[in-house]
Amino acid sequence: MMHGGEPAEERRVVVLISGNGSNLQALIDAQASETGLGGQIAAVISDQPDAYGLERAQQAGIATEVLPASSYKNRQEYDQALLRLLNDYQPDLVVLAGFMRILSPDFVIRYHGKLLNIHPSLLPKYKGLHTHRRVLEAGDGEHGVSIHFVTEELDGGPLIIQARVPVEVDDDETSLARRVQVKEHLLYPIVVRWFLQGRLQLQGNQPELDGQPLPKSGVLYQEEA
Ligand code: NHR
Ligand code: GAR
Repeated sequence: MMHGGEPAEERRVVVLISGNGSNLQALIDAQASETGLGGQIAAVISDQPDAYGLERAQQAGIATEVLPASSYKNRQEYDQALLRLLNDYQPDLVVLAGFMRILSPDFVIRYHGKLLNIHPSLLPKYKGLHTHRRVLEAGDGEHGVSIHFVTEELDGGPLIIQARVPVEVDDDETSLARRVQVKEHLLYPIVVRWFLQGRLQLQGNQPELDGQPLPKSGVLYQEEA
């Protein structure tokens, strides 16, 4: 027989940031919206003590943690400390949102299938840093954003979704980054919601949405006309 009782426990997300945290803000706003995020942001962790995203989290009443790299003697030790800290929050999902440190294999393996990154390019183009500058230097006519499951291969994990933006003739890095970020803020809450609702999963190295394998470049996101 159905009866009231306790609601199913909410799924927990931890967001890792290094800076402004506008993607974090999009997730906070989604959580506060009628649609929700499918779970709660349990904590925000930054490697940078002065990251503005920490203030955004505090404003929203979310726990914050700072783990500065300078306190650890190498990447291995840093990542072990990060794993211990994450363990306190028991996240169902870890979201990289402008987190600027490469994660070691141990870390990535521990969170296989539960670790997402947003990257400002149409992967596999422009892995790594300074993507907007590189797109402008190459004279590309389009650019965009990708969200992927994180694996050991830097910016090489399986793609979930991409959105394209045009490159305009008078663009500089700032104007182009701004146009890409509009798409980022739309896409990240959608993907996090898919995951927390159990619709998106990684089977081996193949992402599935509603039980269907995604194409190699992920879902192509297009707004309604
Ligand atoms: N870790 C793994 N293992 N795999 C990925 O795909 C990862 C990752 C950690 C972060 C985000 C990423 C991006 O989207 C990301 C993806 C930092 C660097 C980097 O070179 C590169 C890619 C990404 C993040 N970081 C330098 C480092 O030595 C530091 C650069 C700096 O501090 O400015 O860690 O682009
Ligand atoms: C975002 O544009 C994200 O795609 C990019 O950093 C920005 C963070 O902005 N990520 C990377 O470049 C990862 N190497 P935010 O702090 O305002 O969310």
